[in-house]
Amino acid sequence: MPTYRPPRIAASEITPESVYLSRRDWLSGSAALAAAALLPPEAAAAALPTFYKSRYSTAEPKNSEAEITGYNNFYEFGTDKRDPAAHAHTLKPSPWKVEVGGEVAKPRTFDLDALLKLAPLEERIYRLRCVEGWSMVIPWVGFPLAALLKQVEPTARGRYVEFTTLMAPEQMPGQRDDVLAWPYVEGLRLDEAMHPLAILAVGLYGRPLPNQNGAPIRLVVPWKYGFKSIKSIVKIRLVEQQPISSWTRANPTEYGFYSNVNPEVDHPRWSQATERRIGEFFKRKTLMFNGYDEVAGLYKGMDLKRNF
Ligand SMILES: Nc1nc2c(c(=O)[nH]1)N[C@H]1C(S)=C(S)[C@@H](COP(=O)(O)O)O[C@H]1N2
Ligand SMILES: [Mo]
Repeated sequence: MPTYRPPRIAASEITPESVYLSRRDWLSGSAALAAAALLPPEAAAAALPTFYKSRYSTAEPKNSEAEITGYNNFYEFGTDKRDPAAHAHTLKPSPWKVEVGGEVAKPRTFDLDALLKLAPLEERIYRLRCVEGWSMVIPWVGFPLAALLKQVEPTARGRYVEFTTLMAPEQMPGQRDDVLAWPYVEGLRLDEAMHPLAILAVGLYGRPLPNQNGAPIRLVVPWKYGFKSIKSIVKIRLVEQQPISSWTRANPTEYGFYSNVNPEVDHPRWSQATERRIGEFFKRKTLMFNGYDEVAGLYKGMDLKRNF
């Protein structure tokens, strides 16, 4: 069976170290772009546009590319952590379209090029905390979800945002099993979706997203449990009512709409007080909002035990 092989070019490998180090504070993508010019056309096409380093990144050590691309939840390819790396080669991330509609003044279908032009790309090194009790630090490349939402102009009735993953059992064999109601659906309240920390990721470790991480475009909401960060998105709709996510539909007592990382609200079957960072032996304390305190204002006055 074919196994996934990530593209093999890192900016740091091609540019002399001194140049790379002096540039990297302002423009990490320029080195990658210069490198792409030296490659055959098909490899150049797979490179990301220039991206900037974001001030929202954590300074914590990153998980390795092997960890991030080899230990995944992507049930469309099976429920084992190694299934997505082994099977996601059948996903065709190009060409790709994302249909944005619902309660908006300017509904529009974006191809990937149009999405990449919505805002400057940034590298965002974020913690990801899975509801199962593990975490990673992942260098995404993406842009604020707000940039896309502003383009389509939500109406007054567009209070929530609903996201849908590709439905294509011939590409995603896990969709033949009814572990979840397919296609995978997630949702955010509009103010959560507009928060500058919520991004659409198109890359990882400076290159386009590997299929198993949600190619070609996925959501990343770092203060919520990982399952909110829906992969391989084909549809985004502004809606009036709170969307019902696939996980809430599967088990409403275990997976709520908000799903903010919260060490004080346990999952019915396990504690959420601690987590294991992949690659580490000892457990860490889980932080409220996964350490992203700047989102606390979104939930002022809400009972986060009831609104879990
Ligand atoms: N479409 C889809 N999106 C998904 C999932 C999935 O099974 N299908 N799994 C979620 C879960 S549980 C987690 S923890 C993250 C994992 O993202 P990663 O594999 O890129 O680390 O993706 C989320 N997005
Ligand atoms: Mo997860």
